[in-house]
Amino acid sequence: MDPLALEDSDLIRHDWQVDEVVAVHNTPLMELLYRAQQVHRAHHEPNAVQLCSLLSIKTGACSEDCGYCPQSAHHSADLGPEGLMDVEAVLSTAERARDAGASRFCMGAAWREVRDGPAFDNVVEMVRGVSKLGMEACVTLGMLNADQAKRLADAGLKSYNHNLDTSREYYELIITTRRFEDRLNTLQHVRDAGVTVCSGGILGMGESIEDRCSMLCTLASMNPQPESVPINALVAVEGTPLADRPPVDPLEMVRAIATTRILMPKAMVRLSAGRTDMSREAQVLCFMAGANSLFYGEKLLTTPNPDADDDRALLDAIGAHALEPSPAPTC
Ligand code: SAM
Ligand code: DTB
Ligand code: SF4
Repeated sequence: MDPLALEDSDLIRHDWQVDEVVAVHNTPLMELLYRAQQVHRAHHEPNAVQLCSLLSIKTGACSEDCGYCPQSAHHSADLGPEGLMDVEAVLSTAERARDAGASRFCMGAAWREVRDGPAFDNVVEMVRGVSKLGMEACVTLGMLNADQAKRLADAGLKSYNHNLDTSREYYELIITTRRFEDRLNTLQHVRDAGVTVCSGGILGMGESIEDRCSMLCTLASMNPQPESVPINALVAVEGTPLADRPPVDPLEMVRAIATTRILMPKAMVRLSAGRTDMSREAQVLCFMAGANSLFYGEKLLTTPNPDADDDRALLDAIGAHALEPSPAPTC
């Protein structure tokens, strides 16, 4: 029987063990890529890449101490904090991103957690507006409770981004102001509200291969698995505790992406931060490994990203096309 003809439920495992995942991750690269391609092609259009645009709607002065993040008030990155943007300004930025080819719009706030009040009311309106533009609306706002998740769902939120970032074991070496468990609780509120889950991590913070695989195991063990998994390479920003970390070897990104694709066959795997340091060829290997989405536009949240023109030229050069948005949830 053709294994690719099996039902999804037969191919998706929630019981991966870390040592098995390390074995997958460390498979000779050509073989790993071949296996990841097989899984990828069984579940996704092989030549489609989703273009997502990011916007920092509230920047800096965050009370958390995440070691990688330039927006933490505990660090001294050169960054001007900015309060919450106006709803109209956000929606006109989203419209421009849509007209430039983005089908998903992700709004990020440097908040520890969502607090009820006028600022959150405005974010709910941003979500409603982006959804009405026909784009997938995504937000990343820190921790949130069940009621807040429900309000976002009712406004048409497609997805909530809340990264695990690293393994449970390595977590307290990177962040001391919250626990790994807090992250999992927020993800459960998101899931329970009927919003799709976007959760991934960062490579290059001094973690081991076991840590990377342990994080992927935690994500894969969720049932259902996250619909979206961003894989970031650390952007080492001056003034943060991780400023001196050496750059991630692009082949490590390729391995992590291939492993993610094999563990989470149906997820959108997003080649996220760190592309300014990657060659076009390395990015193409990431697509071969199963990445099918990019952050598109000259800025991530606070740090640079490749030019949109260069990204369009890259997709043209490999004969890939931008994925259309999936239908907006009814609201
Ligand atoms: N405050 C919210 C939170 O932490 O969930 C949302 C914004 S936070 C900036 C979103 C994600 O950006 C983090 O979880 C992390 O994965 C990523 N990130 C932040 N700084 C980064 C860096 N220097 N390099 C790579 N990814 C980074
Ligand atoms: C994700 O995993 N990466 C994006 C998005 N989700 C929110 C954020 C990357 C931020 C990189 C550092 C910055 O630009 O501030
Ligand atoms: Fe704050 Fe999020 Fe940055 Fe952590 S990653 S410091 S929670 S903005």
